[in-house]
Amino acid sequence: MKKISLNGSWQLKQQEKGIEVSAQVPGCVHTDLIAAKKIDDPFYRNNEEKLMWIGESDWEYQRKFELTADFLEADKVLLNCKGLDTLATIFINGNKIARTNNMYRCWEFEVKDYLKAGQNELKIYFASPLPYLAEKDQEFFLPAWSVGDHRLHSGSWLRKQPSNFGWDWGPMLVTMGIWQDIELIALNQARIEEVVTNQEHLADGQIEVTVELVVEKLTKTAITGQLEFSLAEQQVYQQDFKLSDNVIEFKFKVAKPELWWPNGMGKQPLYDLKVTIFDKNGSNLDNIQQKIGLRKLELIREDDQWGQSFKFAANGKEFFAKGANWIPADAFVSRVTPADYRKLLESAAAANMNMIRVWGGGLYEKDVFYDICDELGLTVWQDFIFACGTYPGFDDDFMENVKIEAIENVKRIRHHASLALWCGNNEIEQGIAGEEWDKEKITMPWSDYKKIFDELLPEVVAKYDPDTDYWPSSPHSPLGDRNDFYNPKWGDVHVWDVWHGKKPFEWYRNCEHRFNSEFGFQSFPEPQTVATYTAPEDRNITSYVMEHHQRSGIGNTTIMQYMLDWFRLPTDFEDVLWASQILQGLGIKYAVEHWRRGMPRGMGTLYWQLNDNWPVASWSSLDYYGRWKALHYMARKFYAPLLISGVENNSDSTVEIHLTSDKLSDVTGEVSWQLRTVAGKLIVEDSFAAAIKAQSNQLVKKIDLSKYVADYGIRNLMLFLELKVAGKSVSDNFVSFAKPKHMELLEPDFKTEITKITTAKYKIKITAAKTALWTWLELKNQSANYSDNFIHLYPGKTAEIILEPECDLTAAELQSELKVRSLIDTY
Ligand code: BMA
Repeated sequence: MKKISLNGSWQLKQQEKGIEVSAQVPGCVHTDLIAAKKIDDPFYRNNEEKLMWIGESDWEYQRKFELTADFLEADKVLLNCKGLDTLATIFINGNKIARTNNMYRCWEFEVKDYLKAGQNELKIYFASPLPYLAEKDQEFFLPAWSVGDHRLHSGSWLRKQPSNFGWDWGPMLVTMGIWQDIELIALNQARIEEVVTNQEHLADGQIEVTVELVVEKLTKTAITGQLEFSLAEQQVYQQDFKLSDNVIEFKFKVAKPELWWPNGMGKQPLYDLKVTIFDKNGSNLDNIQQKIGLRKLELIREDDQWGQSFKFAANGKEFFAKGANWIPADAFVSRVTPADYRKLLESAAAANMNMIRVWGGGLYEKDVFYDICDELGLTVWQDFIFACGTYPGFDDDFMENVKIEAIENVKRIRHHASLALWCGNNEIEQGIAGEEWDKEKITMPWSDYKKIFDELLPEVVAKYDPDTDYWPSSPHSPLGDRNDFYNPKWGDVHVWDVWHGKKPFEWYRNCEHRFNSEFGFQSFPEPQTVATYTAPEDRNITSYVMEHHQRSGIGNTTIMQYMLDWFRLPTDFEDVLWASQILQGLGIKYAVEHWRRGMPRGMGTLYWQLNDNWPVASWSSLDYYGRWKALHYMARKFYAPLLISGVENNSDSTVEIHLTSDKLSDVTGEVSWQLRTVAGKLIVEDSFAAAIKAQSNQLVKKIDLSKYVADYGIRNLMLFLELKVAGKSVSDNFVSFAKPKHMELLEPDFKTEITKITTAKYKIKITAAKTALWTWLELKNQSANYSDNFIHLYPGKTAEIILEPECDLTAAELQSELKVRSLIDTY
């Protein structure tokens, strides 16, 4: 097999507007027009508004390429397009080859007859999706949520990223293009069609691996090949084989398997599976390499005292799923690089996450995403791409298109160790599936719904990935009335009483669902990020530009409403930004700590959302540039394998101290608590040993502080909790009866000591003469990684933060640029 990549330089044309610019493939029309300086940065201020014409126009990509005669002597010559967004018509040397209508499918066409030795021309013509969708609307209108608000169109007739039409965190920059690799393949004799790997975990601890090789044979002659299975270059199994027809199966046992575990439960050893096929002269015809994790990942649904569980288990060990929801990492998905994926996913793993839900309004992600999840132990809940709207389950062409899309992506993703679940869609059972088609009520009949989500998709999963569980929708109520999508007894739920329902954070403590696959709170990005999309005159949260970068219609008011519930009104713009982040972290911490204390009744928390696709106010914990918001630093703490947390009771001035463990073995630790005044004076403290059972929550102490409340007043008390294991602090926490806004916080009078550790690393030691809540470091005008941030300080406690500035700074420059602030500085 010979391949010629057609990635790289192309020409992009727009006939009517007479635009012709050079283009980069993979890419999209927006990134090419930006590169050609034909348009301004769509993310800056409200430039987006003047760029809608791009999505409304048709575009043509064109390139020339040379071919040699011997390339065309191959048995077959194929044009392979891994991703065409979306309505494309392909021409080679003026001949129309094909039309495509699905950005999630790999399109391959036999093109030998259209090619010639020497120069050839390939043209791919993209029609704007909007006229097509308007036409389909005339045929049969598919209602969806928020169209006309933050969504330009539902896009439901088209297999294109729904959130590219806009979402309540993303812009309406409808794009088109060759968003994945494109190449010519000269095929001789045979190629590998697929490799199917299954593993059976035997009672004696061995694992029997079955590998089925399917080959596309163009010749009757037998071909030979070799299968290798190894770990870290150590061979585990090798088999040479001869193939007369096109399928062959291998079965072998791994006597001492190194199991793959989710993050926090063990390591992530990945075996190398390599299959090579040779022609009769022994030269390599084709090969495939996959990383395989030996593990069992399953969804456990068993009846119990609360109803029916919804929990995951790895290698027979149930685990509390800790994570977040993933959205496409850029408004222009073609430009997300492996480094971008790694930065975001490593931040997720660093925050002790063990599950990422790939949300149904985005993408089946690129291979590199799952590779990195395999490596980091981030299990993946993968939605099929359907969200918040109705879909034409009655339309055969649509269904056939979806079927091929599903088969292709299930085959592509199924071998990944991280893959834990296939889920049919996002929120269509949350009131959209119903009695009938209704534009006003935005409903579709269960009958058409079930064709897709109870028949087509589960059948594809059962046939092509039987070892992975399927769940029809998120949320879904598996028992009783399926319309009861908020049932606390079973299934998963999207908990939006806080935020959309405006319920106070305290409300979370009444909420006892089995698996919380969505819940969230918004915040603004930090000043440095806001500076990338605002001019100085825009820097007020209710400026036109700041509201343009807020796509939730209730966004800013809701942030401020909760802000005033907990904090004093911040004085200036930047303080509002920072305070909103602390507030977001506080809210989600409130929720997660409660649900973790509720294990094993609740066995999962995936907050909405992990990342952003442009610089915006949103529910994310990592902003568009991958900068950690306060929530992400707090996530690392509330998702820590060992968690100490407190539940205050204002009516009897008591505080329960809970220890929650996700550890697979029992641990002995030391709990300490200190009661201090708001100024930081130590009033009373105590400590005691604690036996922490594996994978459990324990109420280890209820302390009565009523005497101190009487002596010092409820607004003047702060309780600091800490858990040490083997003398090392593994979890700490803060509890108060009063809300921070009612505490008379004092100027902390920080002292910092800066030590250069390496050319790129500094250690910052910080102390405070008075209690400082949510102390954070910020380097003015440049990015940096902070080993920690948003920490509580009180007299006698020293925090050590390792700081890695993006560019070199002397200690003096760092000193001058470094700002140390805490909550009191926001007002
Ligand atoms: C849920 C998600 C997303 C949305 C989020 C915030 O609906 O599924 O669709 O962005 O809430 O509103």
